[in-house]
Amino acid sequence: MAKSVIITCAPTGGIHTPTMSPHLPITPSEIATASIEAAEAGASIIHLHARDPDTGKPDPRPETFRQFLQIIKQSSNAVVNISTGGGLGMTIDERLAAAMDASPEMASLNMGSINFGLFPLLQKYKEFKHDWEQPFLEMTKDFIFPNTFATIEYALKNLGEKHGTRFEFECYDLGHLYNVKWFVDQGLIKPPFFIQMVFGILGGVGSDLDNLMHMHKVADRLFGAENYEWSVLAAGKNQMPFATQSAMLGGNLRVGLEDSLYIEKGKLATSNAEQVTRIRTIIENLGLSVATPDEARERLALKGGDVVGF
Ligand code: KMH
Ligand code: ZN
Repeated sequence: MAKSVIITCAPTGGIHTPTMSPHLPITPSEIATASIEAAEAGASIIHLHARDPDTGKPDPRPETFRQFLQIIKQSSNAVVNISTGGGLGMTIDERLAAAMDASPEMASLNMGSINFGLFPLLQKYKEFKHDWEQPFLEMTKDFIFPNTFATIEYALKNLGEKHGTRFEFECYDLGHLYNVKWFVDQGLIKPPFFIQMVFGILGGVGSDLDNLMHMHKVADRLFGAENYEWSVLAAGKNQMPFATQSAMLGGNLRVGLEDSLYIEKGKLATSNAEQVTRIRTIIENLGLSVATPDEARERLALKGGDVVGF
């Protein structure tokens, strides 16, 4: 029987800015509501960033995260996954602070340094709601998103080993799979681990189907299919097609306004739950089923929602 599909939803992220959609969750209460609704719609993992409630700027402060983490925990059984990618330009310590404070079941971990070009988005908008948005997008033309072996090792030891937090290993290119493999060989990453293959970020691998097939094939060869779970996210217009492809190939998937603001061509998604419901319908129409949070916990060997720090 086919395995159920683990849906991750990433409700807000640190890529899109408030000007781009009125539906992007900004305040702690909006992020909590979006997360709970996404969980009710079928997401078993919620990947979380925080934003400054006044400006919508990505905000690494643990106290901002704390304003929604407990609400989400009280109102849903979903696995809480805290981003350590944070927002472009944050220091490594800032990026790790919220996860170190909250000791969640999961956290993201970006598996290589890349160019991370958001500047093409500038062409779409003439005016911005907040002063920080335009310079933030502009600076990504001359910016490297740093994820060195030293910082990855630091997160694996200090967040992974000390807190029992397990990771969503974000791989934006083929080489990042080999970086995961290196840490597997060092004994710092242990099965069953979760690989999130990321397509369509300018600076990472493009959203072409043969790239997805190839990364999956290489991951199987490097890790052994029985040792890992894989998931796919594609930024922008390929979000739903790539999520669908992953489900068809036996993988898992991620949706959410962090990665795409749209529900279909030219139409903004009005909520994260709308995207989750859309992909859930597709999954079920393919004759597949959606994983519950407890199924995800078991398959990913998570420590449990009652062993967190919030
Ligand atoms: N939005 C994804 C492409 C992270 O939070 O660690 C990147 C991401 C990074 O999710
Ligand atoms: Zn993220």
